[in-house]
Amino acid sequence: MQAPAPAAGLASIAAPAAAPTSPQPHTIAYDRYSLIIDGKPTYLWSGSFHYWRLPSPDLWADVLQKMKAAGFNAVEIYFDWGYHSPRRGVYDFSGIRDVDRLLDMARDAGIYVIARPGPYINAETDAGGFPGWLVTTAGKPRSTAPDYTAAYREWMTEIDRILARHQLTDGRGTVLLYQVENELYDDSADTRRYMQDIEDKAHADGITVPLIGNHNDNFFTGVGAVDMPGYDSYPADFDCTRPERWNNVYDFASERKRLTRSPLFFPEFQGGAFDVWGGPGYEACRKLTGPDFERVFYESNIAAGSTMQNFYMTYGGINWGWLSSPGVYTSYDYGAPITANRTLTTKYDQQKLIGYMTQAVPSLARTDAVATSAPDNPRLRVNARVNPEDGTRFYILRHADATDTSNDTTHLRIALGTKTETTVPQQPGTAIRIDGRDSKVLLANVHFGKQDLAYSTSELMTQLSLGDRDIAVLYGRHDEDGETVLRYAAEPTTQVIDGKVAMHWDAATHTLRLNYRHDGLARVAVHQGDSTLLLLIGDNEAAIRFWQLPTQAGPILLRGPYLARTAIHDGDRLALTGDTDAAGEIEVFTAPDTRGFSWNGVPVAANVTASASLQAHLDGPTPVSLPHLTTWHISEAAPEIAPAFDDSAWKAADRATTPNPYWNHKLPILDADDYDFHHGNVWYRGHFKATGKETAILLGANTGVHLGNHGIFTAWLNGHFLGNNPSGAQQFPIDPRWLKAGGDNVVSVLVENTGHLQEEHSGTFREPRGLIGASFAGAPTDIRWKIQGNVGGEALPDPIRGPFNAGGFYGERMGWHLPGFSDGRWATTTLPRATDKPGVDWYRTSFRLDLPAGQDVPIALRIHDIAPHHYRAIIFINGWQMGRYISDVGPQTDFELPAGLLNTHGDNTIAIASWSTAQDGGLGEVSLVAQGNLRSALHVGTVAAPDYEQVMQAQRALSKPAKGDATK
Ligand code: IPT
Repeated sequence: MQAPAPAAGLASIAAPAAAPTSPQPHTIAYDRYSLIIDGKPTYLWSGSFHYWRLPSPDLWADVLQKMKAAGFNAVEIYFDWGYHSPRRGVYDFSGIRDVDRLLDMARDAGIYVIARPGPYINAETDAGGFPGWLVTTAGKPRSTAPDYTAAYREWMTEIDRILARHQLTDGRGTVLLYQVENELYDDSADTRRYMQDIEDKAHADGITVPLIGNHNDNFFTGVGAVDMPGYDSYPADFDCTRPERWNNVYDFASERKRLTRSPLFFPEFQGGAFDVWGGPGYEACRKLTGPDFERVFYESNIAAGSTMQNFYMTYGGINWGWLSSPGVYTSYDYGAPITANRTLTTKYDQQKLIGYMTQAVPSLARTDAVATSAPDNPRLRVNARVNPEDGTRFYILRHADATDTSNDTTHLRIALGTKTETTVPQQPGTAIRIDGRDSKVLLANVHFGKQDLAYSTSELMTQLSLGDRDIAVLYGRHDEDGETVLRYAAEPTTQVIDGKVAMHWDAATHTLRLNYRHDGLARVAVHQGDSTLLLLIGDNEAAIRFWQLPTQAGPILLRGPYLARTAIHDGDRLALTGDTDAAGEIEVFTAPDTRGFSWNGVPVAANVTASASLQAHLDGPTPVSLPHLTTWHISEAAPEIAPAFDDSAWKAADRATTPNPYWNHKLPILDADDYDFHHGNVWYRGHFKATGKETAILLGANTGVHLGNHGIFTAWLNGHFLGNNPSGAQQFPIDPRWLKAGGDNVVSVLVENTGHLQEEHSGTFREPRGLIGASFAGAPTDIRWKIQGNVGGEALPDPIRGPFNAGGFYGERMGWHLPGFSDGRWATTTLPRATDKPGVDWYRTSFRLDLPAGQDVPIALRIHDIAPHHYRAIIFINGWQMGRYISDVGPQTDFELPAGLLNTHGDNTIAIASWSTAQDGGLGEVSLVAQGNLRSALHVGTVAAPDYEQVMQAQRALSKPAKGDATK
């Protein structure tokens, strides 16, 4: 089935799509085989993407186009409640939160949307998507508790309003499915009631598309049942330290059986893995879930009869600011097919090969398992499926033990038409090979265009018809044998245009047999009667260079460039857009009356080839060089340490009650959330009248302990460093000379908040953050606490950058991260710089970029330490917090600076706040690195955001109500 065609008039992704013509309603149905869209059984091949992990809207279009180009017909999107709601009743859907624009982009890219608005989403994000203000409520989360219900209904009203107007059903968008909640494995009456409430609310809000679930065996029938239940599966787990370690393929037969009304659906099948602080890094995760994993497991799902596969993640993105839940670091690259900096990987290539097939062979959407003879090599296994209506057969072949790495060959016995089984390949001395962790989907009895393909031991990537000519792309592993047999009424004429292909006509069976070895790209033309076929037979490396794009007049095929984005017929010419990573050739297979084409708006001179395609040369990118960051301005930035610091404007942390049922510590309540500070670092200052007998102070803090998390707090007494601790409690000895007996003494504590835990069902997201207790040894001296986190708490002075961007460092409160702040009076320094003084230092520099027009150069900021030091840094580009680096934990050293936030044609400001947590801190060497260089159709607009003056003005306006807050 063809996915929705892109909106006509989408010349390049810079040009806004033409206003949609009058909406065309569509029908969405399903049966136990597949989704049925407008009456057509449809194979859903989908990938996950989180717009909130990519804060530059034009880059959303880039990711969606890249997905579409790889054959994905759907994108699955979580909508993050906490990202849109900094405060109860306040919702923001503008700028980087403009979900309307996102859904328009999906429509324009021609891709369906699986909407997952929660209310709970998990996703390794802060509180699993719950907003900060929900932390200090009492109701049991994910239940029918009245205050929780009131809260999530607020969110649903807001998000459903937007989703409803983009539904495919009424033709104004491509929202295809709507997920209810997330991974809720609980069958209690209350949970069922809660599910039902969400469903009723969605319907009341105008949601008409099918409701789906990823709750495994739950909510199939009865109260709370979803329309289309689904199973999540991560067969490789999340331990990227051992990327060679595989689990075997799980047999989904019983799940398949249980689903009597709807298809075998994977709302989340493993597309990569998250990595943790101190982990091996995302290249290891990409290896764990590499092309071999994709082939074996995704094709096993095909063998199990699944026609709905979504992969989590296809583009992971960036946990910018304080978006992550405890445990995971800034990059959420996920080892996905598209990296966090939007470059394409071998996983992308592999998914394209399978994804194209799922769309090129519509018969795959409706198949039954069927018995077949075992392979003659017992190390291998084959599953067969047949489409009961047209007889198309699918043979999915792999090692019986999926973890087997041996190199094996076999023959298969396949059913051709009504005849008895035929042993293939027929060519003596050849066989079908499974070399290590590999899998193949081999087809038999396939009809496309005017062709009748008996079988092939190559895999079919795609097929299309251009005028009178059919084209098919077949592929196999380099140097492996292939055999393809086509049926014709009479002997066809054949021509090998390229490569070595042996042909044999068998008049008795009316079959043409082709034998070859996959090596580069072979081309064969076959004519018989009114049928003309061009067979393109490549090894994998040749096949992945093909791109199929929809046009208003049907699909076309391209070969060559790094990426093909869009194609539009304009009279007898084609307008193509895409990207090149080097100079090279492009070949275009299109309608016979097409005379020429343009590439990214520029006409190119094309020749007609022996394959009746158009061929031309495309330029690559020009090299770029990035400025060196040589001079930095530096300022010490932890005046809170000094006893004389004026904290009179800070809130008193003196509450004796909280709605949060999770507080089971001593009074007063010190939990930062209770004082509206939900994200980032928080300062505490405790005043006490010393008796002189205090010998030690016991400080307890919660920084967020999960997955070996590495949160930290540091403490000072009257300016003297006490030490640091990751989380939990520690007793710090006091030197009696530090105390002023009878006077005001101050303990200053800086506590990191690495995020709120994800939620199971017990309220864990409410685990307190910040200090949880403090007491002296030697004397029962009372402490009066003041607290200061991000300016404004829930009332944001910078709502554009939003609730996760800035925390409570002094420099953040003073706007030092923002462009326009003048650091002219600061001292200058070079990097690396070492310091023996625990505390916080800010480093600023600026640089100008003028990258070549029409190039996409993903740029990252790199921090390099020769040896680990005890410091952690947060990185701002033009006021946006795009990275958290922990020198003594790792693993991330390169932090993506997305275009749009980064000004690629102008001035940029970097600010880095380095928190030295012991006596050997400082900041390593800092540089800019290009992570790629493409000549591209991508145009990225600047994300508008306030500068220093504007944010300071907003802060001043807030300061009155903020003082009022202190007494509430
Ligand atoms: C599954 C969640 O649904 C998803 O949000 C994400 O957290 C994913 O895990 C891991 O990245 S839950 C499943 C692993 C039990």
